[in-house]
Amino acid sequence: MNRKEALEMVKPHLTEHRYTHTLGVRDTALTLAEKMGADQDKAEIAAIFHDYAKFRSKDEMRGIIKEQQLDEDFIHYGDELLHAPAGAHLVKKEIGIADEEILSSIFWHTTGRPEMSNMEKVIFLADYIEPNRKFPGVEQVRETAEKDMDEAIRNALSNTVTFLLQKNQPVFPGTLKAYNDITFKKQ
Ligand code: DGI
Ligand code: FE
Ligand code: FE
Ligand code: FE
Repeated sequence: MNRKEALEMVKPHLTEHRYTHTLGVRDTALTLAEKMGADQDKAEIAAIFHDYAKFRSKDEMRGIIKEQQLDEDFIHYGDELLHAPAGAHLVKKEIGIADEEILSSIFWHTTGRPEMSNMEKVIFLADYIEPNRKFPGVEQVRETAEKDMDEAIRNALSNTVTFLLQKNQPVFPGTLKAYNDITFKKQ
């Protein structure tokens, strides 16, 4: 599968807006992968498919998490979390992507996790800072990413946790663990 075929495969699953976001994540992931010494071809494929499941029904995604015996916290901490683990499963099953580095960066792209691999960091951060993102604080994270990827990820996780607390939303335990992990390592 080349880049053009990958884009053709993902496009019917996304809205115009989400496809534009996906192209932004692809471009940013290529830059970050080069900086981190991660495989650029894999980063590109992971970026192209990272939101593959975004528009699947919640019931289908919850069903996958149960059937595949994935961590049920993904079901209980907010519906926005479902598309990441469900997407990793669906790109394996429907697209035939078998590479574990690609699949796990799709799996963890929304929440992050402790001990993230370089590829997971690339996709997590590219999703957060790609040029079409407009939310408060994103410019600061973009600037930090130029100098220190881990600090940028820590800022992104901290912004997400703060945003969830302000809306009285639950915080996925893995997101807090990811924040703590990166914070301890920086001390
Ligand atoms: O799919 P995207 O919009 O490109 O981005 P994403 O996969 O990072 O999803 C962002 C959403 O996920 C946003 O609404 C906040 C939510 N989110 C991220 N981390 C957590 C979370 N929601 C909960 N409940 N808990 C988390 O830890
Ligand atoms: Fe996503
Ligand atoms: Fe994200
Ligand atoms: Fe995304």
